[in-house]
Amino acid sequence: MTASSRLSERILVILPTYNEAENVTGLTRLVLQQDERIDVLVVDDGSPDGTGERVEELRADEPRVHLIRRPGKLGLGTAYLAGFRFGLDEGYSLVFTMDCDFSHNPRYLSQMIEKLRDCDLVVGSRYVKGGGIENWPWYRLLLSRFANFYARTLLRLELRDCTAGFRGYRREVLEGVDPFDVRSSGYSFLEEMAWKVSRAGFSIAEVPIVFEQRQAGSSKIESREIYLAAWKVLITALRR
Ligand SMILES: Nc1nc2c(ncn2[C@@H]2O[C@H](COP(=O)(O)OP(=O)(O)OP(=O)(O)O)[C@@H](O)[C@H]2O)c(=O)[nH]1
Ligand SMILES: [Mg+2]
Repeated sequence: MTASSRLSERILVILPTYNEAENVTGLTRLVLQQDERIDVLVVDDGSPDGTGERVEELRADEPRVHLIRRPGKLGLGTAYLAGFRFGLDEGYSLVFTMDCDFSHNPRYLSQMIEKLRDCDLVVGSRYVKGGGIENWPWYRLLLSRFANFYARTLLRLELRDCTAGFRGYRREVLEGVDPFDVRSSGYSFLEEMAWKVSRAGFSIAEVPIVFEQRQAGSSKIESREIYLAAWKVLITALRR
């Protein structure tokens, strides 16, 4: 790839939000600072805390920020899909997803963008050498470890961190695997998507990241979601 084609490459970072008013402005600005080719798309699900309004304010003087407002909390999986649709329609070559709570530090973006030179999907991974998690209680660590072991085994994935939401996709992957028929939401969306990508023969690489505690606001993932994810992974494995 030539230096000029590299420069013309457009990168989309999707931030799904539900009640992230305290995080969205700061995080969006920080993401944009990482690389001038980056645009941010916030997919907000009618957050009652005014997240959407914060993004509208940002948009007034920042043309690199885009916003999709959905009427209610429709789930993380379909928020990613709305973002992928936008990314494909608007001609971005690389599409990233990140949590909007500072758990995924934007400083890893440049390394992940670089990594996409020689792979199709890059995952910001907690479970490879150099990666980790800050300040999680033991039961959450155990649950996450178990969820990964379960998904890796059932879906026969090489990927160490199957539930990581910090990812970058080459547009060819999104065109090639038809993510739009992934029906699961939340964690199982991520596991099913990793499975589809690897089954389609695309290459996956991991970049170590340290997952940090969210800066403000509260967690939106319900425990129901975890059981649902376990079930969906089993169904996916049986479809194989
Ligand atoms: N658009 C949209 N975003 C969502 C939805 N549920 C969660 N999110 C966002 O998805 C990202 C991840 O959700 P979190 O609540 O941080 O989940 P988590 O990282 O497992 O939990 P914590 O570690 O406690 O933060 C955040 O940016 C949320 O605002 C949803 O239904 N719709
Ligand atoms: Mg989080």
